[in-house]
Amino acid sequence: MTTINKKIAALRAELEDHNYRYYVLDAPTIPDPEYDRLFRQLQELEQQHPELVTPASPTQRIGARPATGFKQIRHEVPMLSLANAFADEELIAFDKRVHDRLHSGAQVEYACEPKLDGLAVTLLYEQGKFVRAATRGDGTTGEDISANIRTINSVPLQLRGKDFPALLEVRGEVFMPKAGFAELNAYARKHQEKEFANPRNAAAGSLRQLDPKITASRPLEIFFYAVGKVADGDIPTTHYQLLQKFRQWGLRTCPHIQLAKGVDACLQFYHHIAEQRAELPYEIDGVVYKVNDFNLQHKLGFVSRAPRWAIAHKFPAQEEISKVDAIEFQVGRTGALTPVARLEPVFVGGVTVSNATLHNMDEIERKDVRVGDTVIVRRAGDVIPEVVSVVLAKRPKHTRKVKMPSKCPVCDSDVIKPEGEAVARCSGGLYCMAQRKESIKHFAARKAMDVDGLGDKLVEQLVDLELLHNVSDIYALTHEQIANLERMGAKSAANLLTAIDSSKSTSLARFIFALGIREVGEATANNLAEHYGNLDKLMQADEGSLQQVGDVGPVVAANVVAFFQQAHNQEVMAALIKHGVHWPDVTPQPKAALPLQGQSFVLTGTLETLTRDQAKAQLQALGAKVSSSVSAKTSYVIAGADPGSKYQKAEKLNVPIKDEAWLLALLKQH
Ligand code: 5U1
Repeated sequence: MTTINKKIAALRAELEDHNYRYYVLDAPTIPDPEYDRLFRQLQELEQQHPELVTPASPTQRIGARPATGFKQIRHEVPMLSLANAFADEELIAFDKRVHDRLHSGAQVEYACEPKLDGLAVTLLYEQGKFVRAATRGDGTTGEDISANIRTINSVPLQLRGKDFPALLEVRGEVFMPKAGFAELNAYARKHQEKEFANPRNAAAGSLRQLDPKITASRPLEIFFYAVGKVADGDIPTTHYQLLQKFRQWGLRTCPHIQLAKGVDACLQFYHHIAEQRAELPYEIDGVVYKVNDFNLQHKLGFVSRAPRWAIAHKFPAQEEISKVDAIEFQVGRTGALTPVARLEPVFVGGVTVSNATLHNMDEIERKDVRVGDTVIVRRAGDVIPEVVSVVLAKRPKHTRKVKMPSKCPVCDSDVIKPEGEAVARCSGGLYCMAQRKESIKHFAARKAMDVDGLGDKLVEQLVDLELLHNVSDIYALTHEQIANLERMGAKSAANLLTAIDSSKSTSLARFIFALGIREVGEATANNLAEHYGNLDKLMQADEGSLQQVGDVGPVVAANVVAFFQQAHNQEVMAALIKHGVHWPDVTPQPKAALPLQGQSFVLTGTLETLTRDQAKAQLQALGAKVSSSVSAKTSYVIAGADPGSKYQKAEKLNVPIKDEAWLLALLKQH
């Protein structure tokens, strides 16, 4: 065989293997962009050597072979895929092609919709009755998943109204909302079962269960976005109107669909949805634009795998492949050791990533990440990049499991991991340079003592030069010491000294927060300040008294007592006060009772007018507690569209269930 022949054969075998893992096992071992790259490589080679193209090549079919175990169904109208655009220019070129083909100068109207990361399905209705459902499969033949689709509560078994065609095939995407996916994986982790890599695989895996009872237990949802075969009846003349009809017939559609005139409006939609992406209750991987007018769609037609009237505009990939160069342990403010993977730099989620968190040892063990491994790295939104999983097939020989160091990598103190806790800690306390640096950074931070200009780099220099041993040393710094530091001079030294001086005047709540007591965040610090009014009372409080304070449970109470008992901490606080750090005592205010004080709410399902965060914030502002799980103590459950298991739990516990309109009226009333 020639080298080219061999290369093509190897790529085909590799792609087939990935197809099998993705479509049949629902357990891909590489992220989509890596698959796309391999696919494009093969396409390019085949374009250069058309004589080597065979019908069995992965480039010659729309999707993968259907899995066995289900009856096969042939799609009378093929289920096609969409062409992709990754850059704005590609969308502009698509719009130009549409104009050219239509011989039209006028702006084209597009329907813009989020592109759900789920599984495409087709459902057949006869006389409005659900008859059967199938997966897309290879686009021509799919699998009969009727029994499983029936278990999705939002799929109507009978269409509403009367004006639907006697034969109507509707197409859409089955997906698993992010919250349901997280719950499913948490359950799997707890029961030591295999977790799903992402909501898409979870949806696919759930739908392709031979036992529909399993599917029924999974939180699946569906949005419809197209028709297949239609007979004996009419549908509207535009895509947007069709979707409105779908809603009238009881078929769910995505609530974020908009019309856009011209390509600029499409791009605006794209950027708007990209901003909302993290808040959306389901995963999307881009947006889809479709020429709105069916007549124009018809004129444009199709090319091989995809329609000419639609395109998917993808977001930058959130998962990519990289290699682990090293695994190091970072020491945090409380001594917690966090393993971090040092990676070969990779562009993912819109930025170049070279470090990814591995969270803790339990996580390393579960994922079995080793130096030299090829790994899937994920960066979604502003979240810290993380290693999702290892591509075991690419593991080199002679790798070793990672061990937690027995000594702190910074100060060589013993590392302690209490039984049953996931986190291991350095026992060096403020002797450890890393803990010292982090505790001083925390003390100086904006939400704590707010020492303007005392940033991370400066703190690191000052600790390294042994000018700061603890937080009270900040107030003993001299002009000369600061002015001699790297990138500092007389002027910036004077500014910093002024900022240090003005930070002395603070509030009790800030001071408590700045101390960095384990698990005492801003809100708890506020509660403690309000409850005790002054530092002496807080220092003398015992665990029983502390637990009377809002937010404070046994763990936080024990942390507070332990902190104030330590002689070292008492000395530092005394030194701070001696340097002139001061605050007014807080007179505990009898709080004006808020209207929803004492009531607790649980939100479930998708709200239409408010996001969940907005609803939560507004309820909390009125004094209500918003909790994530239903108990007999819950005052009300607010249920939006497609509520989750919380709905059933509320019914079981006889907790009143209210809708969004009720919530809006309640909020308006106050
Ligand atoms: N939102 C949306 N996703 N999606 C996927 N619309 C849409 N349309 C598709 C596909 C495959 O195909 C059309 C060509 C019907």
